[in-house]
Amino acid sequence: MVTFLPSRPGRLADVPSFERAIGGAESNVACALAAAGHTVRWVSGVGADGFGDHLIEVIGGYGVDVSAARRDPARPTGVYFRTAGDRAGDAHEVAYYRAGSAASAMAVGNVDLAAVRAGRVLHLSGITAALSDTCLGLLWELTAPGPNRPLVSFDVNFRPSLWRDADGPRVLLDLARRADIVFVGADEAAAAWGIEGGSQAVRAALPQPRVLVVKHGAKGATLFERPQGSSARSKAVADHRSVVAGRAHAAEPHMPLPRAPFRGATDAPANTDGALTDDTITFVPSLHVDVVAPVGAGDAFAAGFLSATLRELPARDRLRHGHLMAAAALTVPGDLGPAPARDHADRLAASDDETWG
Ligand code: KDG
Repeated sequence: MVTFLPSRPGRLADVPSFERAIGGAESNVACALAAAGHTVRWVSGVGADGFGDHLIEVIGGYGVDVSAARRDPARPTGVYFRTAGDRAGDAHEVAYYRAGSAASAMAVGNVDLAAVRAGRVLHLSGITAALSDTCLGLLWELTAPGPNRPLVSFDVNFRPSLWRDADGPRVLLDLARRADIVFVGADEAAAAWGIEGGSQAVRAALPQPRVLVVKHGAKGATLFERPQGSSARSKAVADHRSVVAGRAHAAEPHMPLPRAPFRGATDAPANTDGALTDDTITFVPSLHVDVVAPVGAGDAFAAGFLSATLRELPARDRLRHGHLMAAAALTVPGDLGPAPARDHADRLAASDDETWG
């Protein structure tokens, strides 16, 4: 999407002018990964309009392969406006103009599935699932188990205002359960699923992904990771398998939502063994920075974590690379921060525990 950033703080009704930038969860991740030196393809839909030209130019300028992004002559490029509060952390308003956009028309029948599946990691987000029934159908297809499936990474990205009906939280849980790597904020898990009990309670609701990252905003992030080849020991997994076996394309059966609210376990202490599965649990605190705008930090975190995952770095360093990229995004008004050079980021991530943070 093209993003319009406010020229000054205030209500949408009062801001006199906006500056054009780019946004969109998946394109943010794509740009950040390309800036970190990875080979990245972004697959989406933009209009055959000036905003579409701009997105293709800027995202392509990051080094992202945009050749599979569809230009749609019949639909406009999605745009959104946002506002800023007087202080960092103040609530901001978001006004989306994306109903009927080119991206919302993405469907199994008009997306090059081979191009989408060609990478080692396929990153998806719950925002796309919210855009239309055809986008949701595409996500069911891409998260279905199969021999040629890349590692599926899924950022829950719960955006209540985009969901067409009350089913959003349930759909997001189902999609997350089909992914290999999941990112979710503890606040999102509370808002979407009523999970109030900290990261272990989130893991209890989401035992299927081998890798689960629960983010606690300025506090840090907890990584739950099962060894390769082991499966979650829980009834939810058996339920998941039967859902997948009986998969119908458009109307996926839903698994039950957790019996909300989850309570009990508090946040995971550093590097302890998990009680629910044979997880290793790693907590790494966030970096302290002067926050200019929080939007885009989650995407940057995902990009840093995925970059380090592609390089097979250890758990602590993967989380640290996530925090480093997020810190860069937090210090700029737009979604995309200046990515630290890889060798510099590697040195920071490898620093001893006392100097981190
Ligand atoms: O994560 C950042 C995104 O939220 C932002 O760029 C816009 O994709 C977006 C959305 O729909 O919220």
